[in-house]
Amino acid sequence: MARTSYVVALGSNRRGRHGSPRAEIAAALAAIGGVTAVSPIVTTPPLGPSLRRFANAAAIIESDEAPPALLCRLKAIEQAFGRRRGRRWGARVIDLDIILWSGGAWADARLTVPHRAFRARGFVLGPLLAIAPGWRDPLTGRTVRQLAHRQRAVDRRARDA
Ligand code: A4P
Ligand code: MG
Repeated sequence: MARTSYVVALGSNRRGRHGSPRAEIAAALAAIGGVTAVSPIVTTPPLGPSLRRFANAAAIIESDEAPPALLCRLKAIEQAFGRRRGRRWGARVIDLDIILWSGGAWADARLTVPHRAFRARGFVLGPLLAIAPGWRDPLTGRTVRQLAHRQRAVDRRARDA
Protein backbone atom coordinates (compact mmCIF):
# COMPACT_ATOMS: atom_id res chain seq x y z
CA MET A 1 0.00 0.00 0.00
CA ALA A 2 1.20 3.54 -0.72
CA ARG A 3 2.58 5.59 2.13
CA THR A 4 -0.21 7.03 4.22
CA SER A 5 -0.43 8.93 7.48
CA TYR A 6 -2.43 8.35 10.60
CA VAL A 7 -3.36 10.30 13.68
CA VAL A 8 -2.90 8.15 16.77
CA ALA A 9 -4.18 9.27 20.19
CA LEU A 10 -2.27 8.14 23.25
CA GLY A 11 -3.56 7.98 26.83
CA SER A 12 -2.14 6.73 30.12
CA ASN A 13 -3.27 6.96 33.73
CA ARG A 14 -1.13 4.35 35.42
CA ARG A 15 2.61 4.00 35.96
CA GLY A 16 4.33 1.25 34.04
CA ARG A 17 7.82 -0.07 33.59
CA HIS A 18 8.94 3.13 31.84
CA GLY A 19 7.76 5.27 34.74
CA SER A 20 5.06 7.94 34.90
CA PRO A 21 2.14 8.13 32.45
CA ARG A 22 4.13 10.79 30.54
CA ALA A 23 7.13 8.46 30.30
CA GLU A 24 4.82 5.68 29.05
CA ILE A 25 3.54 7.96 26.28
CA ALA A 26 7.09 8.89 25.22
CA ALA A 27 8.11 5.21 25.20
CA ALA A 28 5.03 4.24 23.19
CA LEU A 29 5.87 6.87 20.54
CA ALA A 30 9.37 5.40 20.23
CA ALA A 31 7.88 1.89 19.90
CA ILE A 32 5.41 2.95 17.19
CA GLY A 33 8.04 4.70 15.05
CA GLY A 34 7.48 6.77 11.91
CA VAL A 35 6.39 9.72 14.03
CA THR A 36 6.44 13.03 12.12
CA ALA A 37 4.62 15.28 14.63
CA VAL A 38 3.80 15.04 18.33
CA SER A 39 1.51 17.28 20.35
CA PRO A 40 2.35 18.48 23.84
CA ILE A 41 1.39 15.92 26.49
CA VAL A 42 -1.56 17.30 28.46
CA THR A 43 -3.03 16.28 31.81
CA THR A 44 -6.79 15.72 31.64
CA PRO A 45 -9.56 14.81 34.12
CA PRO A 46 -10.83 11.26 33.61
CA LEU A 47 -13.91 10.66 31.48
CA GLY A 48 -15.70 7.64 32.87
CA PRO A 49 -15.26 5.62 36.06
CA SER A 50 -11.49 5.78 36.45
CA LEU A 51 -10.45 8.18 39.24
CA ARG A 52 -6.91 8.91 38.10
CA ARG A 53 -6.07 11.78 35.81
CA PHE A 54 -4.77 10.94 32.36
CA ALA A 55 -1.79 12.04 30.36
CA ASN A 56 -2.95 12.44 26.75
CA ALA A 57 -1.21 13.24 23.47
CA ALA A 58 -1.67 12.84 19.73
CA ALA A 59 0.86 12.05 17.02
CA ILE A 60 1.04 11.85 13.25
CA ILE A 61 2.52 8.54 12.11
CA GLU A 62 3.74 7.80 8.59
CA SER A 63 3.12 4.18 7.68
CA ASP A 64 2.46 2.00 4.65
CA GLU A 65 0.34 -0.39 6.74
CA ALA A 66 -3.36 -0.76 6.06
CA PRO A 67 -5.53 0.21 9.07
CA PRO A 68 -6.03 -3.38 10.39
CA ALA A 69 -2.27 -4.01 10.33
CA LEU A 70 -1.57 -0.80 12.26
CA LEU A 71 -4.29 -1.67 14.83
CA CYS A 72 -2.73 -5.10 15.29
CA ARG A 73 0.69 -3.54 15.93
CA LEU A 74 -0.74 -0.96 18.37
CA LYS A 75 -2.51 -3.76 20.30
CA ALA A 76 0.77 -5.68 20.50
CA ILE A 77 2.50 -2.57 21.91
CA GLU A 78 -0.31 -2.16 24.50
CA GLN A 79 0.19 -5.78 25.55
CA ALA A 80 3.97 -5.40 25.72
CA PHE A 81 3.52 -2.31 27.92
CA GLY A 82 1.60 -4.45 30.39
CA ARG A 83 -1.94 -3.44 29.64
CA ARG A 84 -4.30 -6.02 31.08
CA ARG A 85 -7.76 -6.82 29.88
CA GLY A 86 -10.13 -5.80 32.61
CA ARG A 87 -12.89 -3.46 33.31
CA ARG A 88 -13.69 -1.39 30.27
CA TRP A 89 -12.32 2.12 30.75
CA GLY A 90 -10.23 0.96 33.73
CA ALA A 91 -6.88 2.52 34.59
CA ARG A 92 -4.34 1.61 31.94
CA VAL A 93 -0.62 1.93 31.28
CA ILE A 94 -1.23 2.82 27.66
CA ASP A 95 -4.21 3.17 25.33
CA LEU A 96 -3.50 3.65 21.62
CA ASP A 97 -6.39 4.62 19.37
CA ILE A 98 -6.41 5.27 15.64
CA ILE A 99 -8.25 8.57 15.18
CA LEU A 100 -7.80 9.55 11.51
CA TRP A 101 -6.26 8.09 8.37
CA SER A 102 -5.18 9.98 5.25
CA GLY A 103 -6.88 7.25 3.20
CA GLY A 104 -10.29 8.37 4.51
CA ALA A 105 -12.73 6.08 6.33
CA TRP A 106 -12.41 2.42 7.31
CA ALA A 107 -14.92 0.11 8.98
CA ASP A 108 -14.77 -3.59 9.75
CA ALA A 109 -15.74 -5.75 12.72
CA ARG A 110 -12.71 -4.70 14.80
CA LEU A 111 -11.96 -1.20 13.65
CA THR A 112 -13.73 2.06 12.81
CA VAL A 113 -11.76 5.04 11.47
CA PRO A 114 -12.35 7.92 12.11
CA HIS A 115 -12.61 6.83 15.76
CA ARG A 116 -16.30 6.85 16.70
CA ALA A 117 -16.02 9.12 19.74
CA PHE A 118 -13.23 11.54 18.84
CA ARG A 119 -15.50 14.46 17.86
CA ALA A 120 -16.83 14.69 21.42
CA ARG A 121 -13.57 14.33 23.31
CA GLY A 122 -11.55 17.32 24.40
CA PHE A 123 -8.66 15.10 25.48
CA VAL A 124 -8.28 13.97 21.85
CA LEU A 125 -9.20 17.20 20.02
CA GLY A 126 -7.00 19.47 22.17
CA PRO A 127 -3.72 17.66 21.36
CA LEU A 128 -4.91 17.09 17.78
CA LEU A 129 -5.46 20.82 17.27
CA ALA A 130 -1.75 21.40 17.99
CA ILE A 131 -0.54 19.12 15.17
CA ALA A 132 -3.28 18.84 12.53
CA PRO A 133 -5.70 21.81 12.69
CA GLY A 134 -6.54 21.62 8.99
CA TRP A 135 -7.09 17.85 8.78
CA ARG A 136 -10.64 17.26 7.54
CA ASP A 137 -12.89 14.63 9.12
CA PRO A 138 -14.10 12.60 6.10
CA LEU A 139 -17.49 11.94 7.71
CA THR A 140 -18.59 15.44 8.69
CA GLY A 141 -16.36 17.44 6.33
CA ARG A 142 -15.27 19.59 9.30
CA THR A 143 -11.66 20.39 10.06
CA VAL A 144 -10.05 19.47 13.36
CA ARG A 145 -10.07 23.19 14.20
CA GLN A 146 -13.84 23.40 13.67
CA LEU A 147 -14.47 20.21 15.63
CA ALA A 148 -12.29 21.39 18.54
CA HIS A 149 -14.06 24.76 18.71
CA ARG A 150 -17.49 23.12 18.62
CA GLN A 151 -16.52 20.65 21.31
CA ARG A 152 -15.20 23.43 23.54
CA ALA A 153 -18.46 25.34 23.15
CA VAL A 154 -20.44 22.23 24.14
CA ASP A 155 -18.19 21.73 27.18
CA ARG A 156 -18.60 25.39 28.20
CA ARG A 157 -22.38 25.19 27.92
CA ALA A 158 -22.43 22.02 30.04
CA ARG A 159 -20.24 23.70 32.67
CA ASP A 160 -22.31 26.88 32.80
CA ALA A 161 -25.69 25.09 32.85
N1 A4P B 1 -11.62 -0.27 17.92
C1 A4P B 1 -12.54 0.16 17.03
N2 A4P B 1 -12.15 1.27 16.41
C2 A4P B 1 -10.91 1.57 16.91
C3 A4P B 1 -9.98 2.63 16.64
N3 A4P B 1 -10.24 3.59 15.75
N4 A4P B 1 -8.81 2.63 17.34
C4 A4P B 1 -11.77 -1.48 18.75
C5 A4P B 1 -8.54 1.67 18.26
N5 A4P B 1 -9.39 0.62 18.56
C6 A4P B 1 -10.55 0.59 17.89
O1 A4P B 1 -10.62 -0.82 22.59
C7 A4P B 1 -11.65 -1.78 22.37
C8 A4P B 1 -11.69 -2.19 20.91
O2 A4P B 1 -12.07 -1.10 20.09
C9 A4P B 1 -10.37 -2.62 20.32
O3 A4P B 1 -10.04 -3.96 20.59
C10 A4P B 1 -10.54 -2.37 18.82
O4 A4P B 1 -10.83 -3.59 18.14
P1 A4P B 1 -9.60 -1.01 23.77
O5 A4P B 1 -8.58 0.05 23.62
O6 A4P B 1 -9.14 -2.41 23.81
O7 A4P B 1 -10.52 -0.80 25.07
P2 A4P B 1 -10.84 0.55 25.82
O8 A4P B 1 -9.83 1.60 25.48
O9 A4P B 1 -11.07 0.25 27.25
O10 A4P B 1 -12.21 0.93 25.20
P3 A4P B 1 -12.41 2.15 24.31
O11 A4P B 1 -13.81 2.14 23.86
O12 A4P B 1 -11.32 2.21 23.27
O13 A4P B 1 -12.20 3.27 25.38
P4 A4P B 1 -11.72 4.67 24.94
O14 A4P B 1 -12.80 5.22 24.11
O15 A4P B 1 -10.34 4.56 24.38
O16 A4P B 1 -11.72 5.41 26.30
N6 A4P B 1 -10.34 10.07 29.96
C11 A4P B 1 -9.31 10.89 29.65
N7 A4P B 1 -9.21 12.11 30.24
N8 A4P B 1 -8.34 10.50 28.76
C12 A4P B 1 -8.38 9.27 28.14
O17 A4P B 1 -7.47 8.96 27.35
N9 A4P B 1 -9.60 7.19 27.82
C13 A4P B 1 -10.64 6.39 28.07
C14 A4P B 1 -10.77 5.14 27.30
C15 A4P B 1 -11.67 6.76 29.05
N10 A4P B 1 -11.48 8.06 29.65
C16 A4P B 1 -10.44 8.85 29.36
C17 A4P B 1 -9.47 8.39 28.42
MG1 MG C 1 -8.71 2.21 23.13
